[in-house]
Amino acid sequence: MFSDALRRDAARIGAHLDEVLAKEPDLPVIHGMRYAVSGGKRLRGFLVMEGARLHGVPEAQAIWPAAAIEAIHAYSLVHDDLPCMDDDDLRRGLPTVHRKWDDGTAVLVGDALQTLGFELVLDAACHADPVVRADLALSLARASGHRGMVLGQALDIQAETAETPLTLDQITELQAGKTGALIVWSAQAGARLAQSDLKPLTDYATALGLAFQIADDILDVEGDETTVGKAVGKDADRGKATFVSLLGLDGAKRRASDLVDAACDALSPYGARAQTLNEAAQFVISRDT
Ligand code: GRG
Repeated sequence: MFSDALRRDAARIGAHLDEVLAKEPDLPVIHGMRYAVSGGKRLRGFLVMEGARLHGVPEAQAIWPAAAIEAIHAYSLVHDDLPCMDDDDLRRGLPTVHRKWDDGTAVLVGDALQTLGFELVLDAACHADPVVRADLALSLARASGHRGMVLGQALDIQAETAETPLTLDQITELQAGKTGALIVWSAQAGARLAQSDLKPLTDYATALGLAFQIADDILDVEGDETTVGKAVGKDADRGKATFVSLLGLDGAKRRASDLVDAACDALSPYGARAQTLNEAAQFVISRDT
C-alpha cells in the first residue's frame, strides 16, 4: 500500500542522510544541511525506491539515488526561499535556512546539498558498474541544471517581469523543468540501475510531474483563505499565470485528474506490480500539503 511504502521509505531515506552527514565538523553549514534535508513528504525519494523495487534492484543500492534526489530537492528549496528569490520565512512549518542562520549560510547549504547529491549517486555502493553510476550522475545533472530545474526557475523569474502573463504552453514548459525534471529523474532511477527500458516510467512521471504542479496551484488557492472565492492564489496575485488562472479551478482539477489517468496508463507494461505507483499518482492530486 502506498502510504505504508511512503512512510517506510521516508524513514529509511532520512536515516541514510543522517548517517552520511553524521561525522562532519560542528559548523553552521553542516547543521543547516541536516536541517534542510529533514522532513518533507519524500515523494521523489519514494519514486526512486518504488521504481527500483519494480525492477528487482536491491534497496541497499536504491537508497543512494533516493537520498541524492532528496538532497538536490532540498538544495532547490533552500535557494528558492532566499530573499533574492521567493523570500520565504517558513518551509515545512519551520523557519527557512536563511532565517534560522543567515543568507550566506543558506547559499552554502544549498551548494553543499547539490554537490552531495552527485557524490551519493557516484558512491561505489550505489552500483558496481561505474558506467551505470556515471549515467545516473549525467542524467541528474541534466535534470537539475540549465536544461531542467534551473531552466524552469529561470523562466519563472523572467515571467515575473514579463509584460504579458504566460500562455498554457509556456507555463507547461516552465513547470516541466522547475518541478517535472526531478520527478522524471526520480521515477527513472530504478530502471537506470537495472539498465532497463526507461519509457514507461518516463511517461508516467512526465504526466505525474505536471499533475503535481497543477495540484500545487490548486492548493495555493484552496489552502489560502484570503484567496478562496477569487480562484487565483499567491502567484496569480503577483500577476503570474498559474494553471488555475489559465484553466479555472474546475478546469485545473479536470486536467490534473486526466494526467493521473495518463500516468497510470503508462504503467500498463508492469500490470498489477504498478499498483503502488498508481496509488502514488492519486495521492499527488488529493494531498493537502
Ligand atoms: C532555486 C534552482 C532553484 C530551483 C527552485 C523546486 C523549485 C525550483 C522551487 C520550489 C518552489 C515551489 C514551492 C514549487 C512548487 C512545487 C514544489 C517543488 C513544491 C515542494 O515540493 P514538495 O511538496 O515538498 O514535494 P516537500 O516539503 O514535501 O519535500
